[in-house]
Amino acid sequence: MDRWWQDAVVYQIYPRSFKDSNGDGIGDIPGIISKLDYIKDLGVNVIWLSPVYKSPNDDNGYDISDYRDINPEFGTMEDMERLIAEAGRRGIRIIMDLVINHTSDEHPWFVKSRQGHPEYRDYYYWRKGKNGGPPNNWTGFFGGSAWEKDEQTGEWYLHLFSKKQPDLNYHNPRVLEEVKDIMRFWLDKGIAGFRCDVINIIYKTSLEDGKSRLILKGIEHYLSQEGNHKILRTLREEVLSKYDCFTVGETVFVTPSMARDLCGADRGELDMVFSFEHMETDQFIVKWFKRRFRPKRFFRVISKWQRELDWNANYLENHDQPRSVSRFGDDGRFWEKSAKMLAMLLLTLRGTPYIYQGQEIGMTNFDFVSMQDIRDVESHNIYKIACDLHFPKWFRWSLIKRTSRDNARTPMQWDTGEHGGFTDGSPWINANHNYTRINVADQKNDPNSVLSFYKDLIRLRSASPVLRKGTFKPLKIGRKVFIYEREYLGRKLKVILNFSPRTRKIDMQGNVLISNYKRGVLDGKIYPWEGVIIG
Ligand code: ISL
Ligand code: CA
Repeated sequence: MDRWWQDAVVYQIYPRSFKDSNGDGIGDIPGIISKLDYIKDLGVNVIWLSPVYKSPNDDNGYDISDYRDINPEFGTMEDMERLIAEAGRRGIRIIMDLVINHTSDEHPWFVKSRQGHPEYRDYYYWRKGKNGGPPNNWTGFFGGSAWEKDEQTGEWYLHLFSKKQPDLNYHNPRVLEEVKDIMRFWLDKGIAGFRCDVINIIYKTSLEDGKSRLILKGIEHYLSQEGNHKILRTLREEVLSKYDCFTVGETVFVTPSMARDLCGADRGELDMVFSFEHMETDQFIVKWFKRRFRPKRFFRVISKWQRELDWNANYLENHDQPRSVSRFGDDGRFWEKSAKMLAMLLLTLRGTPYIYQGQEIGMTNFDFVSMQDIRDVESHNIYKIACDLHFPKWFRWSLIKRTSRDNARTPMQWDTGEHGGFTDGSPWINANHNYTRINVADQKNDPNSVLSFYKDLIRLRSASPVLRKGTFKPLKIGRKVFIYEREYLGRKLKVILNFSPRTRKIDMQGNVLISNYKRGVLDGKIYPWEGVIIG
């Protein structure tokens, strides 16, 4: 099959926060349909839709209770089919989130499993406790033990995420059969592939105790195991290869060599992966312990992945990460300049770029002041753990404020109307008050807006084989300045990025193709938060 997805620019939609059509305060599918022209106008050609399946929403849809049905809050199956068709009519394909490491505890499989139903008991991991405690010492992604005791049978079940997200047992071949059917069900409806949630941890080789380590005890028993590779090859061979589609894996804790094994062209597994290393450059060990953002560390990691992998899934934001302009840029004085410069980074690297809703208008981290505004189950778990550890209140809040996933989940800011035009009702999570300043309506017709800059860059990229297919070569990895070259069939472009509020001298010449300062020629200087492409 041709690799059309290498030429794609992807737009991620987090449905709950995108556009509410019926005033219940929750974004929905008709809301998305009403904004398809906006998405088309941006120039992207693929939408990644975060989960819209039926779910009790313990983890906002990443806990699925029916893979073949739509969450009524989001609409109906007819709405979903209409979305696929309407997007298709605009030349936009849709990929869906495939969450198969776990289901909701309200999924009928788990309900029956919990009751001891012989056919379903083994769909999940059930074990007896040890010395009154859990079966092993594993800890979960959202903090605390990865096991939950079930009073009905006295046995414990494994959950690497929230306790309402029990892990599926891939030692049982029937589970994989179910997954294949689910994938076919959606591919037959015309979707173009999947973003595969935590796809490199689905196979647990053993349930032995983990080595003592600070976080995620037990991970050596389930990270990128041979059994996991085997599953991915089976899914490719028996399902995906029969359709014109692609997969992007969300792969946690991967090194470049692990990533190559998961998405190398010769491996027959995934097409590309989201790696995390660049997102970990401003933290110690876990994301809750931040350290100062040092651009050089970030450039080094990006460079490394660009060189070590033939094809990357590039991203600076998603529904789990704080906003990039607040994190890697300057959301104060240089808000506009730095948002544009980050756009240039994202859209000039080698690989498929992923833009997260709101990134294209420079949305910032939330302006919440207390836990009452926070909705995310992860943040609440962590806050509770921090309380148990007697961390002072100001410190607990500072952890949440800088790192909470809700930073990315505030409503999309459409206009200056109440709640940023997201809803006529009261939103499930508050809008950032800066919607009066940062919104689509204001930026749409302004040729100098962040939004217009995104459109210009996307257009430039589509017209430039060098940007789409060229090799990547770092020319300078400075403390604040990053310069790299892209080359295709002898044609070269250089990208120069200044991650600082100071003007810097550089000895480079060339015609400016595009700059966030809109000047004609490069004059040996690069301005605060400037990004330039020269050819
Ligand atoms: O944000 C994180 C927790 O600190 C990440 O480690 C995240 O949990 C991890 O990347 C897995 O994320 C995916 O699966 C989760 C879901 O909560 C996330 O929204 C999803 O992107 C469980 O399905
Ligand atoms: Ca709604």
